[in-house]
Amino acid sequence: MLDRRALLAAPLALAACERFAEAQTPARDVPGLKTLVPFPIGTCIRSDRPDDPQWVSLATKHVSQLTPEWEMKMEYILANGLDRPQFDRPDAFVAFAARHAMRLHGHALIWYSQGEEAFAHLDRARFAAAFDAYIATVAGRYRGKVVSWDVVNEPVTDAGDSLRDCHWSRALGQDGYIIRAFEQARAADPDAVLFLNDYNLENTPRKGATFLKLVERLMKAGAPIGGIGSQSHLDIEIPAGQIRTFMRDAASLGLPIHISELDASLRSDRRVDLRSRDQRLAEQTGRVGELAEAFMALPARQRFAFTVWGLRDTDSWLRQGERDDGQDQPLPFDAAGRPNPMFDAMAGVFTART
Ligand code: 9MR
Repeated sequence: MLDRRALLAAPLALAACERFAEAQTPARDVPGLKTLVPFPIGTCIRSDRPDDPQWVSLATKHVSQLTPEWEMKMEYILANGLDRPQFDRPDAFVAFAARHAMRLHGHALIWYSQGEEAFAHLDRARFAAAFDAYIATVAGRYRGKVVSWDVVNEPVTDAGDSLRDCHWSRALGQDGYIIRAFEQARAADPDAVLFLNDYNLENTPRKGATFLKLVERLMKAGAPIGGIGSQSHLDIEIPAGQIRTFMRDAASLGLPIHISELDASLRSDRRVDLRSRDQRLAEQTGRVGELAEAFMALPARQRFAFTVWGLRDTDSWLRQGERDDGQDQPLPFDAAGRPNPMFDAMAGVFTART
């Protein structure tokens, strides 16, 4: 007679064997992404990554630009308050980037989701002065060390029809805080390329249009905006062609474009979704391929950099804490550092179009 417990244990044992076999599969030999294209390939860095030899070997092989994932934001710099800014970790990124001949992209000076507490006690005049001083101090400290900054991050609402209401806009005006941030950043670092950065610009056409209208307004107002940052947190529901359309509209403004935080989740919020993992992977690689094609089709002077928001799936913000389903594969490499289908989608386009 079949032992019920053994029967129940069999699939688990099989899954464990598969995982073991997977862990034994050697990495395919692939070219470094950065060797395939004439523009920088980027990824994000955290202060613990340089101690991870696998991350260092992937990063030095594939990327030529770094963006601090969170330790160059107010949440780190102002963790001890406005009067005691801390710069040890951002300084270490500067040193790591220099040691490996990589560019460093600053992220992010002004973000609706940060700084509220540190600025809360200030009246209007002191608020404005502290806003200016923060940008002057941070962008000034990294002058000549970063090539670029996300000056304002995520100014447009999720619905996409307006700008966010936040502590910055309430004190300094809707367009006012954005223009002011760009002017301050320009004064502090005349050579850095200054970006306006946001997400879902391809996923939600209304948001993409509102964002591009804002860019146009800033240009007309004489704000020193130097580039468009499109985060590109893609999903597998974006209709075919929509990514290309956004990129074409963005390109028409003539500014350099940074694909600044690419990842592509396999998850969907459809209530019933019968697609197999392979079908999801095909949807994912189709969209990543469309984005890479659209980027390659830009005039060379508009291709600022192409950045993935992490190298290995398990590094992704989508695989942390409650968000982690243990299965998502949003990045070019798996947990063991082997190339995913997403890697092949990028490398395939980069090779064919160069
Ligand atoms: O990936 C980042 C995560 O580690 C941080 O905890 C979080 C808050 O600082 O920010 C994440 O990165 C975000 C980026 O800075 C802006 N666009 C959305 C990214 C994912 O949430």
